[in-house]
Amino acid sequence: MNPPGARGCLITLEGGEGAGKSTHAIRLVRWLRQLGIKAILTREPGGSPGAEVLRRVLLSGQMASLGPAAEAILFGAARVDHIDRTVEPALSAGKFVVCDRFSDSTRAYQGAGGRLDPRFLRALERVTLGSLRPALTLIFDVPAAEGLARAGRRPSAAAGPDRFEAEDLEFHERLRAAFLAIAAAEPGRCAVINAARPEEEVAQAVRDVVASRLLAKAEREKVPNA
Ligand code: Z5A
Repeated sequence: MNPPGARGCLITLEGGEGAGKSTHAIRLVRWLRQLGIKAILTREPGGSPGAEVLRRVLLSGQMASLGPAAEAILFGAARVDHIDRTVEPALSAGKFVVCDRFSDSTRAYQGAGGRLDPRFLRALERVTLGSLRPALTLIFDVPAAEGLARAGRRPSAAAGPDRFEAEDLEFHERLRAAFLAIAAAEPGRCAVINAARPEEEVAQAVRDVVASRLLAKAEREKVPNA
């Protein structure tokens, strides 16, 4: 299904805490592979050895005292390594890359959450992404209180909240509004998924969007064999 020589597609999953991104990133990759599409699953922060080191430091909260600008730069540094070592090689090999969080999380968490100047964030995005843009971004939308409650029920919650989970409900509502604003501003790239529904319904909605926005297009653009 991945046509030889064609570049792969980057699909990003974004949204607030506990919206179901990780659950559906795994399911999406499984479904793409069932269709015969070569696909990798990756995440941010992380997704490459260097970026995973930065992930541990960032989520521990040790960098919070540096302020949102420095945190954004560190997320950016992790993203550069992740893109260079994981994302670009896979896209160049024609694979689909399914990424659990990406640059919209910086816009939402450090931008709306940390109240950073949008000009600073745009400049950072330019240097970290270059010309790379997701082909499709799925914005998982769920009321902040419901997302936090789901996150609190995960087995990993026993270890206590991480740097961002520990923020108050107003912070998380601001994130939700920021993700919806990104989707409204870039409807060609983004699709909002109502993630408050049962898991199966959400999985079907994800498959429908990917099929209509990406797979149908890829099929149309296939160069017929000479
Ligand atoms: N961050 C940032 O600040 N800046 C950046 O640039 C980037 C990231 C890239 C990464 O955390 C943190 O870094 C993140 C933002 C910040 N903030 N925090 N915390 P992470 O990668 O460790 O975790 P996460 O991305 O925040 O995951 P999450 O949002 O907490 O969860 P999720 O992936 O959206 O949800 P889930 O783990 O798939 O599901 C949560 C639970 O709900 C789980 O038990 C599921 O079985 C259940 N679930 C899933 N779907 C449903 C439905 N439909 N109904 C009921 N229950 C469901």
